[in-house]
Amino acid sequence: MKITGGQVYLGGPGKNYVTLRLETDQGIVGLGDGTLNNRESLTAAYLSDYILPMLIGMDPRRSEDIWQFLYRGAYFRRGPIAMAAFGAVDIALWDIKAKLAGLPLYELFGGRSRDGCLVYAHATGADIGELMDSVAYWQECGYRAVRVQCGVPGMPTAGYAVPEAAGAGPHYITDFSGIRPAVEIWDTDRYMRFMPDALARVRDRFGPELKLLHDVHHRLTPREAAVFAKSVEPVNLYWLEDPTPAEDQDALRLLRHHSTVPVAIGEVFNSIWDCNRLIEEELIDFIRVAVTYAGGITHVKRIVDLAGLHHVRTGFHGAPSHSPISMAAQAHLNVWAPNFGIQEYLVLGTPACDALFPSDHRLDDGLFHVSDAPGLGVDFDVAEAARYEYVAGSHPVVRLEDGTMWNY
Ligand code: GCO
Ligand code: MG
Repeated sequence: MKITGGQVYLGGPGKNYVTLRLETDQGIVGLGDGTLNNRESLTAAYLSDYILPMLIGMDPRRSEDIWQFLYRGAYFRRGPIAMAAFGAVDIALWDIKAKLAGLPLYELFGGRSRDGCLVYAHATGADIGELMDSVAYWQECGYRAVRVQCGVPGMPTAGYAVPEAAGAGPHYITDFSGIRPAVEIWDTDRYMRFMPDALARVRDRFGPELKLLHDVHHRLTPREAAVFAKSVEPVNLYWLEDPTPAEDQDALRLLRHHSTVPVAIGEVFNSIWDCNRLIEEELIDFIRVAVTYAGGITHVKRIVDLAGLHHVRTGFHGAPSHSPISMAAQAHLNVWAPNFGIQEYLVLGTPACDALFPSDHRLDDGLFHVSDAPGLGVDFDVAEAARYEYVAGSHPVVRLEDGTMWNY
């Protein structure tokens, strides 16, 4: 069996999805997602200029060897752009492999460990009133877990991703902000004074059953993070996400010594080498890598297995920048992983998105149900793709009030 050709598509409704379509001499087509939020054209170029020409003639069933070829063969290892490109190829190869076997992908990992997989939505509000409405909305939709982000008096757009603050209901995120990033202002003291009480009020109003998560977006120092974690303990969070900048794997030690709040980290990691210490030293409870920019299914499955040895559960990144292709790859891992925790899942199912990526994966009662179709269970409509083109955008940046750059 041989790879005979392939194309990279860049664009989509409200997002620049990077979609890889690999063709084989047996007529089977594999789909991959290489979307790297706001740097999409770079992954697309890596794929079409370097990787695709090398893949022609290779046997697509040899996904392990092709992964090693790409990773070791790059010489300059890791980094989100390369790993997202390898991720796209790897997802497409697993899609081909499962289609060849005539099985849904999860069967190749060891089969189902559960029926539906727990997901969480994003509740956001510029103030506490809006936030309460947003949480109520998602609860009424059947979600059993909600990430809770709220504007802080004096800095209403910081503390949560700006484009997601568009209202309580389902919304499709269009954040093509142009090349110049929007600026958010951050003030740690205000955040520390306001947020623990806001989270406590949400818990009081919605009771003990609803799982509540909170994302700090890497903005605290280790000492501040320890203070914050201690102060939110009564809220009984499902997790506290990215309390400190993710590069510093030692930063979590102080928090761990002072609090038992579950910690989730990893959405910006792109290899097992970014998180092996966090996992092996049991400094985190959830690993947040994404199947796209952590090198695809082959590599992420290794991270999941390592995590399983250390009581660390999965909580894969599922921001709306991921296309339904990588969300499907994650869904297949989720339904298999013995150490599955939760999946971030924002409503991708708008009519335009469904037309571009038809599938019968479904969300029901707060659980994600994986399609039993062979492969990933997602298609890609090439004619529909022709409607979209790349639009430049940049991730917002964060500054302190005096102008100092801070962590997003
Ligand atoms: C999350 C992330 C998002 C990020 C976005 C950056 O937990 O979903 O932190 O909120 O802002 O993914 O590209
Ligand atoms: Mg996050």
